[in-house]
Amino acid sequence: MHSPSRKEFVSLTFTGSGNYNSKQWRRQSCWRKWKQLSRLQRNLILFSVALMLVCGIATYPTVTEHFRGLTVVVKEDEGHVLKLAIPEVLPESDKQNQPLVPEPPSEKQKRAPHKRGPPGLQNRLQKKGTGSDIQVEENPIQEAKKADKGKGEKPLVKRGALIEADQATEGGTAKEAENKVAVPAVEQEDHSHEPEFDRLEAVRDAFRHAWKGYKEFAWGQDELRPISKSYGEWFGLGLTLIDALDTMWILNLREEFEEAKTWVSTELSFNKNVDVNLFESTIRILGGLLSTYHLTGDALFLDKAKDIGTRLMPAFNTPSKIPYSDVNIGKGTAHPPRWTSDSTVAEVTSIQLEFRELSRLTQDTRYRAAVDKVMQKVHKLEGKQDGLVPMFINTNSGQFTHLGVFTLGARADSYYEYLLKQWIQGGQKETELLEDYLQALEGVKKNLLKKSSPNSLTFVGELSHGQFSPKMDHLVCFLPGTLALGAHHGLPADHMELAKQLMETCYQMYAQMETGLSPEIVHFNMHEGSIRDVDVKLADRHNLLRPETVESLFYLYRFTKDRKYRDWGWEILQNFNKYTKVSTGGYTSINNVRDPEYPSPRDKMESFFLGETLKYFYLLFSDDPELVSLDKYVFNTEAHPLPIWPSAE
Ligand code: DMJ
Repeated sequence: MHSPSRKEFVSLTFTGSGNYNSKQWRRQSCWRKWKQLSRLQRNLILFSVALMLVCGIATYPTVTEHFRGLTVVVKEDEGHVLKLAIPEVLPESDKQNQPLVPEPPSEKQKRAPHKRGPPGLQNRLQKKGTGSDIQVEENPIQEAKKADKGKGEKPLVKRGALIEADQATEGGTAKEAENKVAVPAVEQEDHSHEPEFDRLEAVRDAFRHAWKGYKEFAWGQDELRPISKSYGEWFGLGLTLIDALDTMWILNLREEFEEAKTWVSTELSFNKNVDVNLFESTIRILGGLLSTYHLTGDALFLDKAKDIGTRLMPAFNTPSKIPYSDVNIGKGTAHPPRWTSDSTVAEVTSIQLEFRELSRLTQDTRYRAAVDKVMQKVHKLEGKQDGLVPMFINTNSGQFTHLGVFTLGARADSYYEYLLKQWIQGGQKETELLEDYLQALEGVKKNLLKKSSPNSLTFVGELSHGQFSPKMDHLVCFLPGTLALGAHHGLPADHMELAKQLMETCYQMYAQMETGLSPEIVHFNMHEGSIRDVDVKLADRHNLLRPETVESLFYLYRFTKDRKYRDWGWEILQNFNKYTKVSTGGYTSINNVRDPEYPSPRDKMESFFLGETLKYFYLLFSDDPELVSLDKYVFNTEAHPLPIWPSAE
């Protein structure tokens, strides 16, 4: 043992008289302590300080890059949210295909300049500080309106920094975006300031591109998986091909139509041991075949319609006559889902247009009798609130179940749509249908209609046991179009006013997203002082290429001739092309509409993209009101036009 020498220690005891808070005292004291150190100690301290300085300077950029890369602070509606630069975890099904989905962009790629979002959003971003990802929304609607007015002189904006229009090219930025979603680059054409003819051509191009993928990788199968260049089966009935038949006819794509028709006549067989969903196969297959029959006059399609319609009829063999959800079209048996004896209200009340038309065409009354009975039963049921219906109905008891929950979104949406459309189809004679529709709209106004903050967007929320929720599905965006259709057929003019307000809201669900594409579900802010109107939860950020907003834009344009609806549709089409188009053919649904750098493709093209979305785009841009006249046809919920019956029937 040895006692430590004085040299090895520095006393840290600060004693002594005087005011130790004074600067002078502290300076003297430090200097004294420094002088008390040995030369070796002083040199060691000086060397360490110098070393730390050198290391600090050398590593500074790496460290800051590292932290910038890991977390990006984004100002969201509810406060500050940490957004991982590492892409979100893919759903299980997508994980299986991961080798086929290319790598997410590197940090370097992520920081590369890019044009983000639609014009409205870009303009909003101008107001944000430079060099930061912190973005505070100001007044998105006013900004979007300004962008609308100032068309042609919009500045392009990069993240946090304004650049001149000539510094960026549409093609270049689109390619970048596509590289980042790892979807091979596609030639982007800018038709933005060209006449309607070119917009129609752009829709035809989009259809051809989607069809190319389907034809090469999924011909005769249900759905294209465009990233993996394969297909998915649901019913095994060529769903996309059948859903797309009348779209090809309307878009005047005759070559493609003829190929598809040949497949229907030579390959399509419903004599298959498969379970199909009654609602989905009615609206897509039966509806698609019936409308194609009407447009072309070709009996092939009526024969096929009769075949599938007849095979679906066992679904109505239930104790209550409320149909089961599933039918085996080969065996002629039907059943509810495995876990319940309930059916979905929207499903059992949105098959009527098709079966009624089938009866009219075949003179076989059984189809119509089955679906009319469902409507009569639902008309009388207890459990509605101001005309609003619950989401489930029991196939044994025939009663509503899960009472007290009301939405115009999933599981209830097309009940309201088909009340109006059956009334129109039948020549406006079936007053019970009209009464139920009008009452339900009063119910919507009383219970579900609210305004958001800060921009007072009118939206349709949900009600659960008396509790209001400001949640709105994209599916609800069918409503502006349906309201406008009713007003066109003589219902109160305030329906049209509400339609216009809701149309603006549905457009904003696209315009306020970074990709300019709507998420599946939004939540509206209602508290005064909110930064922006729309919140999107992580799980709701996907876009499935759904049609409802485009559908409503079509109705609103047809009835008002206000060009802004076309311009909004044009923006949306361009954003589908930018973020969902796959170079080798097809379009894909995406997981994240809030990340233009990595929207995360889902590898699925839903049949309704061809059956509905592209068809409504085309009709929106067409100047011919006789191209599927709304005085002669009524569209089913899958966009298949069926005739309004002549008044004598
Ligand atoms: C389509 O099958 C129909 O439009 C249906 O009414 C709702 N879901 C899809 C499109 O979103």
